[in-house]
Amino acid sequence: MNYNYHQDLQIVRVNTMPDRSYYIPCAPGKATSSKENNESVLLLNGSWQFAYYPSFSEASLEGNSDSVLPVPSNWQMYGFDKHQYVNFDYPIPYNPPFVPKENPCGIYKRTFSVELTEEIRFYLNFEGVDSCHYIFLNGAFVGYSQVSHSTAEYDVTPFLRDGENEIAVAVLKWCDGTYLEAQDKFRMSGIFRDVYLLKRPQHHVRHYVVQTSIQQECAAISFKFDDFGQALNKSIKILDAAGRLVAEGETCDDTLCLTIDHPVLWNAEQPYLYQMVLDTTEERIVDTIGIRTISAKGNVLLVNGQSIKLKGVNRHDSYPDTGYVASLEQMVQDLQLMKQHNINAIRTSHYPNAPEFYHLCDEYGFYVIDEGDMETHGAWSSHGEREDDWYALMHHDPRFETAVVDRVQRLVTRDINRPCVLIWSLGNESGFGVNTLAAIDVMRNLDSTRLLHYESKLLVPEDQGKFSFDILDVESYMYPDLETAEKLAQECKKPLILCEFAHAMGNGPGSLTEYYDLFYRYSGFAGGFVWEWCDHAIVQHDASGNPQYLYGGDFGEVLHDGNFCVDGLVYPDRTPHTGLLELKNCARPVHVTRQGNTFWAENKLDFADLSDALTIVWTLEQSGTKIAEGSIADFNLAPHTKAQLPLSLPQIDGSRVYLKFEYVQMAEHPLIPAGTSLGFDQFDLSTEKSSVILPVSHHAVTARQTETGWLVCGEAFSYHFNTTLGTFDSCVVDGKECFAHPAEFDIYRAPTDNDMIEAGIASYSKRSWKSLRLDAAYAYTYETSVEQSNTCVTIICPLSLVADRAAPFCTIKAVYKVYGSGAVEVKLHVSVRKDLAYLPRFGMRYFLTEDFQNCTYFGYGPHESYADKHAGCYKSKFHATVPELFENYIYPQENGSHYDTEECTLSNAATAIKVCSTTPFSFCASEYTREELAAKNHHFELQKSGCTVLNIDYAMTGVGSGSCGPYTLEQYRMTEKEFVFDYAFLPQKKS
Ligand code: IPT
Repeated sequence: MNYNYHQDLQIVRVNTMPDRSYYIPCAPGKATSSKENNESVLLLNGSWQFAYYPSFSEASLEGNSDSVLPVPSNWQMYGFDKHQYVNFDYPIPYNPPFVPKENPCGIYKRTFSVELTEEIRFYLNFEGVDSCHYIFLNGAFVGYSQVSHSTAEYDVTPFLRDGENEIAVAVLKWCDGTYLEAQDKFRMSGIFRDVYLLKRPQHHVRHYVVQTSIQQECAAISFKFDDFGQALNKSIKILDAAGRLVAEGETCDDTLCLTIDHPVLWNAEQPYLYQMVLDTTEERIVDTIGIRTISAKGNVLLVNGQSIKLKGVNRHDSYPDTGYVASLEQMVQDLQLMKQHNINAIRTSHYPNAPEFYHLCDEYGFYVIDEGDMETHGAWSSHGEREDDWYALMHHDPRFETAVVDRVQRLVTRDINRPCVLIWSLGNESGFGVNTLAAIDVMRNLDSTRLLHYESKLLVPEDQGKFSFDILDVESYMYPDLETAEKLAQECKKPLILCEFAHAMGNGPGSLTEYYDLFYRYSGFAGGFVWEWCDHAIVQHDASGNPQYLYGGDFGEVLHDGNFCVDGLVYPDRTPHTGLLELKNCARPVHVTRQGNTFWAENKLDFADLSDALTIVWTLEQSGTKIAEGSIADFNLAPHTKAQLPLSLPQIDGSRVYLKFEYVQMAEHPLIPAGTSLGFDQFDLSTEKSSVILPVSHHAVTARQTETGWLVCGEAFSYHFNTTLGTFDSCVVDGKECFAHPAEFDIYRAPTDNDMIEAGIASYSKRSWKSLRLDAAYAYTYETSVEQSNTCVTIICPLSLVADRAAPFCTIKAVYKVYGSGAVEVKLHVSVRKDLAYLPRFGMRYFLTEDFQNCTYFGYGPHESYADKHAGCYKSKFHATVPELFENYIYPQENGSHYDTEECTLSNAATAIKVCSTTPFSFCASEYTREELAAKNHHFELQKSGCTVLNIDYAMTGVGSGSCGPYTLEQYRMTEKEFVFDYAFLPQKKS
């Protein structure tokens, strides 16, 4: 085929209808806005014949279409072409308007039947086609459009025949629009959203805009219509949620204003919707209306005059089995998970979502930053290394103005009636230039009721001082460190939004609590959007049907960005990551604080009174056992207010006494079952510190020298201390060996994604864990001395941790006291090399035999916890098997540690090994070694070690957000240089 609109920057569409707001009409007297079971709609989803051509020039409408492809879908998900994941780089040469000659093309064909009558016009709609499409009906060219994530509509009436018709669509993988669509995702192609024909009367309302304003006790609902200037008679009814008529009117003009007394306003917590029924003689349009205002007062973001916080996430359309295709069920599943995790805002990064998505957000209550289909940061690296000089190439290039403007126009026009949309966003990372200004102009003209967002603060050198961001309504930043974020909050003149922060890649994000604290501390801080909602990956299955997730580079791509797409709060199958549980509690609806013996609750919701939303359930535990519980229902607490909780607690003396308040969904909610816990606060009410009590034994203990060390024996045990290793290499209890390998000192961890720069995995890392050789540390021991009494053997072993090429990382005086009971007191006097900024961890690891499968611990659980990531965890006594402690990241890495542990016990059928300390420690028990985790690139490549690896850490560095943001905060790194780590290691025969 030799059409060439896709390489012409001035032509972004041919024969499309003018853009309009999204709605689905129905026949008069009907009451649906659905595409299904609606006689006004002929849904063309389903099986289409499909022919794949490696290049558009080879493609032919007449060719063999013997394959079948579902619509909507992405053809890469069905074995055509291949997957490629790149973040910001262009997967094609940067040579606009040209795209590669080898431009994969899919020819889609199907037939359908229509009955033609004089009165009906047919409009063909494509809601999403990547990257562009040429449409043919019965062999005739109908039109062309690009902009993958926006709707293209064609009046196809003149092309139709009565009876059967054949539609053919040529979809191209690349077009000049590709230069504007460098979003960080798998680059997939095809018809990935609904295709349908609307059957409409000759005279109908084409476009309408509903705007609401509130004056005192009354809401004004103003309508603006476009009916092709036909002055149609339009009758409008507005019904409340109970179906009662609250306003109505009729007009032949293009405007109408109705009023509603005492309106119920829409907000994300109470998403009250009215129904609009718009009748013309031959058609009906049913839509919903949410009455709300959005404004900024000074730097405070207001909805309905009330300040709100955006507890947001960035969401891509990405599913491991359907690619970009998001069914209604999939969208609802995402929203349900978000609701249950206290997320109230979504940025549609970085393109408009399917139209239904916004209806769901209206219905279930989410604030949306609706973003244009635009991201051009590929220009950044178009001249070599990432170079700011090139960043805004396209926003300066007048040839791109048409396309840039077209994209925002499609965005605003389509979604203009959705109350969930609070803020328009031009796009992401495209630089600032004359085209940006032209686009802003168009957006402002189309809608003056929403705020305008655009993050791109990276000005190319020639633009410094030339452009002003005053033109935008919010201040928006990405990934600032905490200090910068606070400074921005102190200085912002407009509402401050972190459109991206807390990069949720792998084990993380750390320090979410600190960011949320800032959101609440500063009234101008409107909140932030975690990057990002879901891991992007492609699923395949092993022989037993287990999922295996693939990412960039797994498809033979030359250019790719590896696992940088696996950076979500949920796994590809929507299982929550521990990071999501962390976010959930940071965004909890209530904060309880303690003042002496009183507890104060603060309602962190923006609209709902606590008594309408939640019950506060409290439990008092001692050592993990429930002592008392109660609940506080009907606690009237207006949003943003604080009051003392009515509470009478029994007095419990002793250690490990914890009081926990849980915020429990009271009534059944469409997305949150009644009884769901939406967060908690916990307080340590202990009157005593926990102490370590060693079992008393009157049995003698003896030590005798061996070839490699010392054998220490008691009545029911024998341990062997290895003087070369500085640790025990054998631990026999009641005749059974508990150790699979000698114990070791450990200062390293399998790097997390957030460690990649620090660890030296990223190519641009300088002084790194790798260059320091932290991963290769082993013990070099000096002279061991042994002291014996009747009840105790003391082994004193000075040593250093060394590695080839490196100066010793630390020196340790290790003192082990073995008692007749078998208890071992370990005391490590440690000095860390002063120039080492921090260590990934410091501790010891034991290799227990693999039958040590059961774990009980008193610490932060029930899921993994770290110094800067334990807001979603609480202190209690937890039981888990070793496999259950494992957090199976797609890209293997450090996981499953438990922060602030006081005691943990690993046991098999015969023996229980308890480790406890008066100084809380971190522990991890795993079937995998850190070496294995570090060596493998995919979860499904992991080989079990054949033992239970037990790490007991004095400290473990936090996880931070360093994969695309600040590394672990100083206070959460293992920075101590001189310290004593003491703990008791207590193997006991099980009775
Ligand atoms: C930032 C992008 O906006 C986002 O799309 C995604 O790529 C994210 O990073 C990384 O996962 S861009 C970055 C250079 C700040």
